Amino acid sequence: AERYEPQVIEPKWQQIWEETGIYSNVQEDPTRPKWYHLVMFPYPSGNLHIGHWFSYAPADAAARYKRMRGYNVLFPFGFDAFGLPAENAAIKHGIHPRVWTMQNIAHMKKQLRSLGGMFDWSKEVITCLPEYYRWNQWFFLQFYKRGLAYRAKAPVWWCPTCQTVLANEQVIDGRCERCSTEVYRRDLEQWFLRITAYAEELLRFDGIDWPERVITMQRNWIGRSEGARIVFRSEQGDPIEVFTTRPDTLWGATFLVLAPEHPLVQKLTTPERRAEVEAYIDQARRRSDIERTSTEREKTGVFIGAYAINPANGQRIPIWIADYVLMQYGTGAIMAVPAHDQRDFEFARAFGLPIVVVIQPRDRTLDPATMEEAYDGEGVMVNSGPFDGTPTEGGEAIRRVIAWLEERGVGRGEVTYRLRDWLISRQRYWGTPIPIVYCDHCGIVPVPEDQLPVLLPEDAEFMPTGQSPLITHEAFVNTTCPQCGAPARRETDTMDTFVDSSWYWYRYLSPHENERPFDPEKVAYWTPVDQYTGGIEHAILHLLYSRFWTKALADLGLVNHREPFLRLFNHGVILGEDGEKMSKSRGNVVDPDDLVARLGADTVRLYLMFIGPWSQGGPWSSRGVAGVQRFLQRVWALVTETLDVPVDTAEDEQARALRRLVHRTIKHVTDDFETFSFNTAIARMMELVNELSRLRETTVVRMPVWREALETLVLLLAPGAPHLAEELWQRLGKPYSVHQQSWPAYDPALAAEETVELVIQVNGRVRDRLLVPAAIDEDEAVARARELERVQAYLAGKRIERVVYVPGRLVNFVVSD
Ligand code: ANZ
Ligand code: ZN
Repeated sequence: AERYEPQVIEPKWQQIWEETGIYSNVQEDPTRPKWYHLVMFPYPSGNLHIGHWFSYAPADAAARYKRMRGYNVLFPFGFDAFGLPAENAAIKHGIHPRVWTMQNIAHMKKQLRSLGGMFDWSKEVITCLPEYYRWNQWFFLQFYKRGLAYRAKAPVWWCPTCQTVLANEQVIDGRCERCSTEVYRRDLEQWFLRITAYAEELLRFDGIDWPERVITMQRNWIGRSEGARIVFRSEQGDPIEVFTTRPDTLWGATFLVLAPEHPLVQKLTTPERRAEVEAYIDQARRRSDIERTSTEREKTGVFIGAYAINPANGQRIPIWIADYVLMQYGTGAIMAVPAHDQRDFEFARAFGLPIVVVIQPRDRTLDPATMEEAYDGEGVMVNSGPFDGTPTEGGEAIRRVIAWLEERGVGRGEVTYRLRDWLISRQRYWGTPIPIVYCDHCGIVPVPEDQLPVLLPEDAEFMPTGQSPLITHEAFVNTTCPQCGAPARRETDTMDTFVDSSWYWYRYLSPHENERPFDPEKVAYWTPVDQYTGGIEHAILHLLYSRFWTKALADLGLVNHREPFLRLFNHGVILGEDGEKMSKSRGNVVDPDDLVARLGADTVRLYLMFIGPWSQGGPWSSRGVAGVQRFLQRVWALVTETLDVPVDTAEDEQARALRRLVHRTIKHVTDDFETFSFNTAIARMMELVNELSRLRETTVVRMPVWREALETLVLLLAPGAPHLAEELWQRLGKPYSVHQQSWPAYDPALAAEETVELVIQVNGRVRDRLLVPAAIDEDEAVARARELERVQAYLAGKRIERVVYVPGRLVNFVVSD
């Protein structure tokens, strides 16, 4: 018999697919429903690893499935090609970032070809090419015109290793997202995108189907708080604004705490306190926000010698600085209410500051002298002048205090967000130049649109000096002012590479469009994206920025929707054979190239789909891969070795049973593909193959149902094992291509599950009965039997010695005391 040789059939079909262009140049087609499946495009780091395969192979199967279901499917690919590693390679190996990047892309494309994906390469996008990044610049100018891009001096995160500033989103637990170095703050003039203008809308996820987990992460990141801004005054009369979520505790504010970086600190600190205050500020600057706000840490702080007046009761209260108050949140100053806020309570206890109870619970009386912690529950307002006796339940007290503050002009209701504007300046070379010129006469001047792109010069010095390498590039820096013609300087920072990934799915639709960022008609047809798939690591950064970008484009009238991705799916990760994260240092990395050479792409693809739920991933298993390889060999043998058997026998009950199984299999595989449960889909196909292998020795091979079963099996396999399916489809005498066929339909009546009734016994006596699918396996049957209440009653307190299982008939628990 002829052997299954993926090394022969895979390259053969890849070439035929390319020559016949069956995946390429997908066009709009109003007669069919469209389906835009977007995969998170990779950074061209050099090699496609097994993680990439896990991201792209099941996605490819999902896209192929949709296509067979009659959708006009768009499945494009590209490269997120700007970024630090290219520059680091330049520093380390002296190779130009562009050369390094383009070489990597060429290599990865070759690898991707071996995967047998249906990517439409005619739509490829490479973000480091001027034809792409000029539109980053164009968008930046549109945003600038509308006040969505602005320059400001701000304390920004600085990574001393990457020698660049980072966005808030790129600081994870006080460390650089890329290199894990601890970051610190510097005051720098930088460019920001006003993402906070969309904070409220970004909290809504209108009409989109996203994992709850991601929505929650984004909501927490945006961090909406309702409360009030209240104006205290220093004794000298300087207004000091605080943000509080509990204006109803105002009468209990016994001191103010400013962030050490607060601008008023310098002004208000008295000469006797100055030395101590300066020392404390210096200390605080070096702590990360996480450290500063940790509830574990002892509270530290310094009195600055000045006092403020509580606007509610005219009381004179001391002003302190402490690092647990952050400059970047609210107003950078708080009113401390030690009786009702735990951090303030600890602070007051540590420094002997007064504690005044202003909310009394109903079931006991709080005494500041003996309280062991702050009380943050409901109750009745006390010691609060005109508000004494007001209940706090239902937010009524807060509303009334806010109204009272507004009447007196000393405060107002306010909503605050944790989200900060998106800092996009990077002091690095390999990114999009920010299209701005600085002129001594005209100030900040945007580069006129008709002068775009501002090209990134090829020649630059790649030393990480903490300044953009472009700074020393005289020919780039020195220019003339577009407004007055005087000598001027170009902005030398480049854009955060997350800008590149914030709109690439629009560019796929017309990647070489020269007059505009994208073709609006294509955008109207294809977007929003129907299905986005990729790893969870982008839950906040990329996905939040992309949502912001889309909303901004909608407000510019460039797109007609406000959410970019209708459905989001996050897949899991592939671990090493040892269950640990794959890494070179652990030596547990599996190399897809080697696997493809030995086993073929179809085996690798199908194994990755079979390894576990796509949402979870799991440890790599050599035995598992071998099992999938054997499965495909069996499929091969089943088809190739029974091709010539003539159909000459009438169908019997066995044949009808097989037909029922085929329809049931179609139903299950279909349902599973809809929910990306590829592992169970493949398990179903394996069951079908087991049954077919058994029936091969019977007269069923000479009945029409045999052919039906084989053709169906090949169609079901087409999304997951596209090469093998194509080859077998041809051998079955069917017209090219299997990938242009319709997905098999099933007859619901035939697919209906057959059920059987199991008798459930304990020590041989019937205790219950249970209806189960006829195909149930032993473990499942026993587990279900065990869950029955009546059975549990007889098992309670007993030891199960053994379990007898007779398929289709009974489960008997043999127990002893
Ligand atoms: C007085 C008060 C009394 C507060 C009380 C709470 C309870 P969220 O929910 O996170 O928004 N706060 C305000 N700005 C701060 C800053 N820059 N750094 C540290 N803490 C800050 O928290 C809002 C509360 O956190 C505010 O309400 C303020 O303390 C504190 F019984 O004001 B509260
Ligand atoms: Zn000028």
